Amino acid sequence: MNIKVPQDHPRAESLRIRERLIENYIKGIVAQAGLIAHGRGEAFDYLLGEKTTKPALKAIKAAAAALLTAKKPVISVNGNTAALTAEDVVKLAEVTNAKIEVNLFYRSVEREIAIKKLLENAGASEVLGVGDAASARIPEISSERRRVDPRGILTADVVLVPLEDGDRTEALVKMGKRVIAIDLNPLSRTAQKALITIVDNVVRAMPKLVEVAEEMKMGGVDKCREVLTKFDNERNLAESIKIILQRLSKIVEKGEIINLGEKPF
Ligand code: PTJ
Repeated sequence: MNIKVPQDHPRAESLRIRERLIENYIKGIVAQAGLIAHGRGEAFDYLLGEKTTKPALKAIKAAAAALLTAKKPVISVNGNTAALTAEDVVKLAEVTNAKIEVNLFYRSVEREIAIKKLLENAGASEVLGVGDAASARIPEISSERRRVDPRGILTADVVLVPLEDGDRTEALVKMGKRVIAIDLNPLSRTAQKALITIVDNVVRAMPKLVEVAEEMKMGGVDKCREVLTKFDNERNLAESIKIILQRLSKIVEKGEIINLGEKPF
């Protein structure tokens, strides 16, 4: 059941995002578990202050640089990503010359087709990984995520994986691919195993990534390489965790624990 979110609700934006996911769950795009996964993401987003932090922006710049200098970049799309950021996926693919591939944990042809249609309605001209097109297998993964398109993820050098589970990130890294993750949980296996981790909500990270990639494209390849060389994912993840710690100690010190629900700190 959907509700109309009141404009003046203090958590209106967060509720609107939930409604979008529910709508897309009903349409068969988001998996049941996708709703649960979103809840985990929300919890971390709350702790991070529901904004793009400095370390997230640093990772976004490194991600843009990696995509722009890649020979075969691919954006992997699952149910939640399609529901929340289809337009930005298409824009990012255009700016970085990347391919778009549907890759699902809870795989079914019906979901693949529904996601493909959503992406096409958002302007995508080609969507890989649907049905028999996902004819290759990633070694070492037992989940349905192992099925990939030979024209896409299998032969890609850089893969962007928003909202991922750790297994595939690890396997893709073992295959020698540069993996960029978008994950609000800086402690997740995905976050820890990726080459570049953007600890931010996909709804903020994706449009920002498009904007930064457009800017960096003008700056040229050498500048991109410089950004990549300077980026240290481990240190950057530690910065995100530090932000959570600092924010928590601040409210404990100030005794502002009351009313947190209405006033995210
Ligand atoms: O569409 P499918 O079939 O591929 O299934 C997708 C889900 C998300 C169900 C599947 O990949 C899954 O089970 O993922 P996990 O293992 O729950 O991991 C999802 C991660 O994404 C968690 O670490 C969440 O914190 C994070 N997350 C959730 N919502 C967001 C997010 N990160 C960024 N932005 C979000 N909006």
